[in-house]
Amino acid sequence: TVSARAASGVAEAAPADLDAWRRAATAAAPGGDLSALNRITPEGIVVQPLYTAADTAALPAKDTLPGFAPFVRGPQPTMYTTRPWTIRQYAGFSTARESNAFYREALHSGAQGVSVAFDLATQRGYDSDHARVAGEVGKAGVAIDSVEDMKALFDGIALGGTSVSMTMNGAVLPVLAAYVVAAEEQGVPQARLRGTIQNDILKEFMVRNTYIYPPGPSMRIVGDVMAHAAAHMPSFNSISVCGYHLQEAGAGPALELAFTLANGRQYVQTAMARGLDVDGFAGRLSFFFGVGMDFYLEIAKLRAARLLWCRIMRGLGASNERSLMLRMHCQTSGCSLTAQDPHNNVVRTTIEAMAAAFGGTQSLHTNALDEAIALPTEASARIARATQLILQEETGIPGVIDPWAGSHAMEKLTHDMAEAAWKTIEEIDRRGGMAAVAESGWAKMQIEAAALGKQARIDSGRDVVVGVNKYRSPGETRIDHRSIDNQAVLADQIVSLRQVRSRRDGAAVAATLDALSDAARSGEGNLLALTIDAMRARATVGEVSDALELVYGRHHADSPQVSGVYAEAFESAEDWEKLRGEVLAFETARSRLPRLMIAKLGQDGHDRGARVVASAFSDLGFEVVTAPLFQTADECARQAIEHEVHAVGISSLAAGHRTLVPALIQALKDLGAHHIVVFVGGIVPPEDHAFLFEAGVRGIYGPGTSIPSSAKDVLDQILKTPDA
Ligand code: SCA
Ligand code: 5AD
Repeated sequence: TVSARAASGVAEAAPADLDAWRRAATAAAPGGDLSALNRITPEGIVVQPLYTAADTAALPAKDTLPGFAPFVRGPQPTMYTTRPWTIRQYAGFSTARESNAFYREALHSGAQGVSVAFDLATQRGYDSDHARVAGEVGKAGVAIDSVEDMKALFDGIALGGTSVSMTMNGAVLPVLAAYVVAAEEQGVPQARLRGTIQNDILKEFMVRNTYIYPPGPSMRIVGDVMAHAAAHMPSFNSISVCGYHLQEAGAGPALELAFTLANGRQYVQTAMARGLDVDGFAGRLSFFFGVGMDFYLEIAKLRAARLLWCRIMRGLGASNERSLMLRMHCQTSGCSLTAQDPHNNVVRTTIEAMAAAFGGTQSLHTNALDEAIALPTEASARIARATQLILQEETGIPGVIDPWAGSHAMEKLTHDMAEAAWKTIEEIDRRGGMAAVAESGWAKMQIEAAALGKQARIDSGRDVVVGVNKYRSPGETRIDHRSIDNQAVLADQIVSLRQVRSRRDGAAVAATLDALSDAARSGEGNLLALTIDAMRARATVGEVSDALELVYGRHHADSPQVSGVYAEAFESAEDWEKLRGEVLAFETARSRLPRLMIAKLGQDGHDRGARVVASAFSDLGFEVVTAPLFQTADECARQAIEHEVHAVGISSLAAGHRTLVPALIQALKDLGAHHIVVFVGGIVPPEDHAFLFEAGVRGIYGPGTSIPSSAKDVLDQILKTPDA
């Protein structure tokens, strides 16, 4: 009877009538068009308003189990039910002593691993006392010059027990070697070290720019690190193949996934080409993804990553189960966070952290709410850490493995994400492989075009960012932020460098450095093993870098600029046309177009903003010169004058602005170029604004500034200034 069926729940399980739903939804859809309810992502993935069994019926990999290939559902059979992901907050600032205090406090308060951020001088292989890095020592990370600093960094932290990640790529040899020696002197042999070195140089050439040597020698270094670790450091992950920075530079999830996996495959091929057995090292490859705000797609991306990596590794002949499983660290997205209403960032980070957990990450960093303003304070870092602790200990989320599995939507999106990424991987193959597209600039252009599209969608209001282009707060929320006295850090580093240099056996150091240069020249020997000898003898990071630079040289990149992508998004917008009109009026008044140089100073290579601004201003009709990276203030001033620009826009993301921008203005004055207007964009804490304006800066454009509004201001400021 009907009532008996209802009681057993059968009545509620009447078969779905998809056609009936379609009719009802079509009637309710705008314009009676059901497809209007689809969202098509910028990467062409269709997100439907409803998924049913019909969407998943034909999917191949939807009924798998965690801990078993193809590992869609996670690398471990029990996942977080026996061991939740590692809470590992990326951090570093000032001196080794100060960062050490921060790590100890974090470990004491719930962090479960360490993740070291080095300052840009260290990342680019300069000792703190090098003239090129005066403004940057201890700013965006911790300053490390020698084994002595490394020992101070881990003072009181047992290196055999704590797993340590180090974000180091360009200067991977001296930094990893210093770590090995510091551990050795703590009584922990390298065989017992647990942790991860980033060692992902391909993405440096693509987006992050902390390379030192040209691509060829850089790949040898990557291979030497992998080979040494495979032989002597069995518990250490010798590479962390990064998607995070690709996403931060503008890539959507499918592009991030494709490029990351293709980079990973390139490293495997590089190691295999030198004769390493794939199963001898592949189990210690690790990955690192960014997790942004597109909730379902980010979970799908992490599931798809494991699926595709298993396919790739089987294709390369791996047979050990461990070689087939992708293990990952995730970081919530820095570029999704805002300087406006910064407390909203806690909400964004929580949502992203949930996506990372649902996606089955092994390790996680949650960004602090002051991300878009400065480095985390004690207080903001505490909230960021608590975000993970709450997820792990209050929500019950870790109690169910891969809980989205079997969801029609999630299974279909996982499949679609994998397909989209695979298509890009096939295109990379057609173009000669990842090393080729990284070197030709094609890869960078794809990411940059995506970044410009995103900027245009935000500036035109199509993508909503709460508090930035919609629901803006009438007032400004001021929050405390960390500021670092880099002159004091520099003074400290100079003292310790002097001590190291005076106490060591100079001849012994010279011999180890010569051996290193010889090995670089001949192609023989393992560069990491030789660097360990050098660091043990107390060579410095800068000296090791120099010994290699002598043979390899320093790499200078030159990459073409994307054009037209930004303009396209604005096509008919009224204020766009108005602004273009003003640019043309400027040309009439000054008998040439406004000419602008976009530059970054010092070792800060995060150039997404600079490149987006350069391309968008150029679409607006400005003549734009993009200065090469890593210039000193003097070099930049000379270039600006040579190019006869009206203005220089400095993009600063690594806190060097307080030293470098006033130096630029002074250099322009010294060269008689008072008429060149200077602007600053990027991460500049509000407290620094008055200081910079006093130094002569004419405009400061922080995160969330729309490009048409900064362009208008730049134009007005130039017009107020008498021409040369
Ligand atoms: C884990 N284990 C389990 C288990 N879960 N065993 C049984 N059952 C389970 N459920 C075991 C693992 O097999 C492993 O042992 C051990 O426990 C540790 O777990 P794990 O999952 O490997 O976790 P972890 O040690 O934290 O390693 C995670 C990962 C590693 C593999 C991803 O590479 C890592 O920590 N990466 C972090 C990278 C990072 O911090 N990057 C910051 C970049 P075995 O090892 O013996 O198997 S910041 C950056 O670059 C951005 C900014 C910038 O500056 O531009
Ligand atoms: N401390 C903490 N987080 C940092 N990040 C970069 N440098 C540091 C540091 N020294 C984080 C930010 C940024 C990303 C690249 O890494 O979140 O977006």
